Amino acid sequence: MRIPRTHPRYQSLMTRERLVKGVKGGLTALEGLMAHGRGEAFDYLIGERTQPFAQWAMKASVARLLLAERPVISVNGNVAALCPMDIVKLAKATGAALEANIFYRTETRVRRIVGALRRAGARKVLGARPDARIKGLNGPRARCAKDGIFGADVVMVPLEDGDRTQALVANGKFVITIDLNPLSRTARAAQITIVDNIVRAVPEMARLAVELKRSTRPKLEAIVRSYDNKKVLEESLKFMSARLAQLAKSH
Ligand code: PTJ
Repeated sequence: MRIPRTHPRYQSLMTRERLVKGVKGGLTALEGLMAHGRGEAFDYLIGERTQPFAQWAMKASVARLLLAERPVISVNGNVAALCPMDIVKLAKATGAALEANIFYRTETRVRRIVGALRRAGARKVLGARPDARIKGLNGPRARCAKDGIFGADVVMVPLEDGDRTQALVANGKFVITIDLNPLSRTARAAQITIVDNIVRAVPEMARLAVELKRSTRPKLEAIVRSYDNKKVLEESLKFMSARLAQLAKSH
């Protein structure tokens, strides 16, 4: 379908199209469309714009990734369809490994995600041959790479279902997520929650990574130390409530 550029929701409709293409190409799970729809509702409440609370979380995330010894970015079917190039850029700029790790696991879909990331410029993508298990987690996402998520100190898990985040934190990992829903289990369990749409957040994080790479370790450590995830979640909810109140008044 051709969407005219002048359409008021052009960006949002184009993003949908990318996911639909992902589903048709067997990259994204059908359930990924529902997950995205839920995300869209929250995106509406933040004005479909990156807000200051997300900017703060992104800066802290990039600083934490740059400080990490073994950072890993976990990629699922939605991420691979929505921002493959930018996620590869972010991984390169922060020195993070990429690992395909999916909830609705089929080996074909894992291979497709690996292929999509390689076409987007990744040299190596883990996940096709899991050789370790995350303790305390049931289901296919427990299977992961020893050199990847299993051995990581910092794991970024965008668009995630809550139980893995909780298990990763319980296993001593520092978890960063991107989740438009500040009320989700993942948003509440992660150490850093970026309440923003992944299509805006990942390119901005890749840009920030290039900029912050020039900073000293003490400076990066200070950015992480002064970060407050509880405050970010509170601010995002306050922003959403205020917008709802404003919308209700104008009707
Ligand atoms: O590829 P798979 O098999 O790993 O499956 C991926 C999905 C996303 C289907 C799976 O992880 C899932 O079911 O996730 P949930 O439990 O629906 O959680 C997804 C979270 O991401 C929800 O809180 C959504 O609000 C949020 N979300 C959806 N789209 C976006 C988003 N957050 C940021 N940007 C988005 N575009």
